[in-house]
Amino acid sequence: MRILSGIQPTNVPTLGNYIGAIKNFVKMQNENQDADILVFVADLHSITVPRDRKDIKKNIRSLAALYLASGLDPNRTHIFIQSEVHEHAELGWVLECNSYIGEMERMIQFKEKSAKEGASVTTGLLTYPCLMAADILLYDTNLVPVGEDQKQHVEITRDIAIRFNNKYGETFVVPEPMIQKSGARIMSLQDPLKKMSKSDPNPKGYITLLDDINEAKNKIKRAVTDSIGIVKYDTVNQPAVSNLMTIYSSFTNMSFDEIENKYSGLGYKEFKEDLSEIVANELTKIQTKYNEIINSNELDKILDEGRDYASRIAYKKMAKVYKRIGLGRY
Ligand code: AQP
Repeated sequence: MRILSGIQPTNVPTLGNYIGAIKNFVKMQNENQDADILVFVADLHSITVPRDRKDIKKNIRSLAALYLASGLDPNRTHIFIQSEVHEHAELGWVLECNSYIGEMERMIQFKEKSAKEGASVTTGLLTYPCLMAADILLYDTNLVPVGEDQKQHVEITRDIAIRFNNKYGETFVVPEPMIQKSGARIMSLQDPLKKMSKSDPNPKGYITLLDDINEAKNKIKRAVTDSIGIVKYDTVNQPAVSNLMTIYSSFTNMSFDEIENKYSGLGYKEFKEDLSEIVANELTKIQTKYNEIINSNELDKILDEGRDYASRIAYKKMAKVYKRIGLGRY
């Protein structure tokens, strides 16, 4: 079985990316000893909206180090940078020629992000699901651990794979999304109806894995809460507290019932104080490891190994794809 996923280096990952994706990668790594696991830095995806080149460079390395600091083990998981394996872009093009503009325009992320970008929406923002399909299909991936917001893109990957297989003969494995039950959609700390996003213009809405610890604690303490005043998991009437409870539960493994019992008769203040300490502990652990890794030669060795491993698989698949379609001489 092969498992693959990636994150865009658009900023430092947030608690949303960590709980919805990275923690899940680590869990799958630890629970599937026989699986072949690839996790990449999705840098080609990060340029669908204009970015500062220095920021991208910094975020690429930093994301790779955060994967390791969060528990990905380079002896078990191959970590690489997407743009260093050129077949991603090549297969992306082939898949663009085997998908339809109408299906790209229906993607929720495209609708949301293009509404924000206004007149300057890039073509890449529209066709990005084809590149994501290429990321997955290049490696005969069986399982793709993602947060809820990426489910639609894995579904379109399945449609494209089935279409291609029907048209040109069996070429791609049809993948499954792997979405955990709790934590797949962490919401903004300032607006519980909006997804926590690392490119949110309001930094109070998210906590990144590299935030200053005191600043992170303050963001939890100042997170919006509901007016009811009871710590209760109820996403309809108390979405803000329910979101904080999801973060609490994810870091402590306590169930919502256990959390409700613990804070029964107490207000939000105690709950938020405790949560801020829990988050601070988790961030401190990650940041300590991150600081050991970020400037080490070890990181480059790991990324070289990951690139070489991924390239060997991608090269073979791309040759097969070109052969199936009739491109080139062979
Ligand atoms: N709020 C979230 N809760 C749970 N999971 C989340 N993910 C993203 N936000 C949340 C999951 O994190 C992985 C990486 O996502 P990505 O960087 O490739 O793109 P994204 O989904 O667009 O994430 P962001 O943080 O919202 O990035 P920006 O702001 O740059 O667009 C995916 O598995 C995603 O589901």
